Amino acid sequence: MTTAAKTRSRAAGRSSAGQASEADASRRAFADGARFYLQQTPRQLPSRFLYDALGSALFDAICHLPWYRITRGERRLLVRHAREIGRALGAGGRVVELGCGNGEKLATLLTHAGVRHPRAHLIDLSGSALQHAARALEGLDVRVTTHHGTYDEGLLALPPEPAHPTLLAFLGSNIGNFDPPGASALLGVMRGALRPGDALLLGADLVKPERDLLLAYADPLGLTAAFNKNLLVRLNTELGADFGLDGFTHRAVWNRKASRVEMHLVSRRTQAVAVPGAGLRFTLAAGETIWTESSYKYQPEDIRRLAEAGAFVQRKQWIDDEARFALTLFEAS
Ligand code: AVI
Repeated sequence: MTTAAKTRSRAAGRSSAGQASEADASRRAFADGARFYLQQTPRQLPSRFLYDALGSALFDAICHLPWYRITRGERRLLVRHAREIGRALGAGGRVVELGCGNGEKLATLLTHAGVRHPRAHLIDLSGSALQHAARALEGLDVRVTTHHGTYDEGLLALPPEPAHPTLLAFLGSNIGNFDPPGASALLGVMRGALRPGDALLLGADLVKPERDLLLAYADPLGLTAAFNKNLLVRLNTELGADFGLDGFTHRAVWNRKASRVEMHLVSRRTQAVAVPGAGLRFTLAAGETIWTESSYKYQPEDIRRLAEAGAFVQRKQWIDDEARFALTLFEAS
């Protein structure tokens, strides 16, 4: 299965040759990304590389942390408003989820929406996430198709759907991992995949007190630190790098001006590193950081503005006060 390819949901049926070429493509993309972004100032690694099989499992565990409230807040909203959201879909309608992760968000929605015979298209960059998600939807009255690739690739590969409405779901505040120009561009691609009258369901985390944000992204149990440092493990195992994990500290910073939490890996000392698989050798100064993720936080009206600039009209917005999380339903105009 190539990154742009589409498969039926029986992901477990992939051949071992297919799995090997998928692993090769993923390693090449990681090498290209590492070569480019580690040479930027400041040094960076895009957050999409956090999600290999171990990273995805660590993220699933983060969602259970008492300090990380996004998942539970969104779940409460999905359960409470599923019927109303389901009306945007109708019998036989199609739901497309970008970044399905382990599939639990969509399973929650479909379990409570009361929609008959929906079809689901799952788009994710992680093959292991797609397998878990297809499994999470087994037993529900839904026909699943998986698309392994980037959001853009998955949206472009969607078959036309002239007969039924489409509900595009982008949940979990995945939108927050895009900078503002990236988020606007992605909303444009989403809108291009929809027809007027189709719907977009967007989950987005809201600005909250700094103390709560830092507990969520630098949790006392150290799971988020492990999630972040797993990038170094990937560089070592996939690209033959020689990063010592004890040479780095996980740091989360609330950048109030940009309205984002940043994750960094901070070098504890001056150290020379090599990443042979990306043809790189460089020296990190003591205190120098590799910026690995931005997680933008919104005011409720920012969400409306962002989507309305991309030819969507806001129909409903629900807010979970405990988590300070918003679920917004838009219609493609
Ligand atoms: C997937 N994404 C929305 C998560 C977030 O909150 O930005 C990833 C994450 N990073 C650290 N903890 C969770």
